[in-house]
Amino acid sequence: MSARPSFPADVSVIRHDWQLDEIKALFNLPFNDLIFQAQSLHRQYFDPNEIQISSLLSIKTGSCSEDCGYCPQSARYDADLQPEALLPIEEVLETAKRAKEQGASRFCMGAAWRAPKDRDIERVVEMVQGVKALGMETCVTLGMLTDEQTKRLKDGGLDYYNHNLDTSEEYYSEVITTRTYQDRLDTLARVRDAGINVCCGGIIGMGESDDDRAKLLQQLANLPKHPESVPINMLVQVEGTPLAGTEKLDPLEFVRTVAVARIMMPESRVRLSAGRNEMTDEMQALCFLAGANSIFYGEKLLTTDNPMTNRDLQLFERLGLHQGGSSYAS
Ligand code: SAM
Ligand code: DTB
Ligand code: SF4
Repeated sequence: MSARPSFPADVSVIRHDWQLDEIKALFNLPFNDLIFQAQSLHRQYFDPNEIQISSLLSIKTGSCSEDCGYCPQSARYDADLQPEALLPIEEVLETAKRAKEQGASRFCMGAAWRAPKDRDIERVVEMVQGVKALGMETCVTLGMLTDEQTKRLKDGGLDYYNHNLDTSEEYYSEVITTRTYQDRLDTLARVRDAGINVCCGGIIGMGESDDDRAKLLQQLANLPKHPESVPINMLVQVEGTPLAGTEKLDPLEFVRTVAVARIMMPESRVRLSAGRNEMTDEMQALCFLAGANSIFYGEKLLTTDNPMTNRDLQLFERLGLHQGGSSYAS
């Protein structure tokens, strides 16, 4: 019998100095050893049967000037999408109310902007305040921010800002040419310095290499503070975008990515994000076992389909999962 791989002596240390070879060694563990390690750590930090639920709304859709190769909202591609200007606040609050009734504790509003204008920020702040008044946590994703805009969002009461690094620095320019990795890091630093919780992760299955996935997690875990929320998206291939037709990744590689994220950032919520509609219930169950403990809930992500809420409720019931993790009582 071969020797058992050693279990880290002190697994509860929060580290910011991950080396690439250590991360690759985690990825290369036998699957059972990796999942065991991830689930053991998960239990030290979280109730293993509790899932935090967010709901998404696209508050401004399409006609985006950026060229992100995965995104149906870029004006440069011919995806079947109806662009829409910034929604009226009443419509946003109605949708948030419904999301709360269906069980979401956080409401995330996404806008297809490279960067918002100052007058956009004022309207988003009104939305944030209206959603908070419903008793929900708030998250927005609006693109790149200035210092002043970030401060305005913080003063307006925003809880979380989503801004993804998406992939490794090396692969980034293969996917997006209209902004740099450093632009992303700069906005993330502004958000962190302003005292807003950070939601930052990436997309798996864009044709990146094993090294790129390890390097994305290295970037995230070696930030001065781990993001409170780490969304791991599986690419949703949308007809008309450059990444449509990308070779599908082995689903177990996706599960491994979730597990390694859990091990490297044990205090963070790892969010099983886009792509759930294309996953079997069994794959999602493996992701929860690997340490994912939050999801986007509701029949739409921003522009693409998400599992129907009753399918999710059935899955939670089958797995004995319950909702939690909000700073508000549900
Ligand atoms: N425009 C802003 C930005 O890019 O930061 C906010 C909205 S953007 C749609 C938010 C995130 O959605 C992107 O950073 C990307 O990670 C994710 N995303 C977009 N299209 C996706 C797709 N087809 N599959 C998976 N994730 C996607
Ligand atoms: C994140 O990491 N995933 C969400 C949220 N943050 C904003 C967005 C997924 C978008 C998937 C494609 C679409 O529906 O347009
Ligand atoms: Fe625009 Fe964001 Fe889509 Fe990129 S990901 S094209 S910035 S909406």
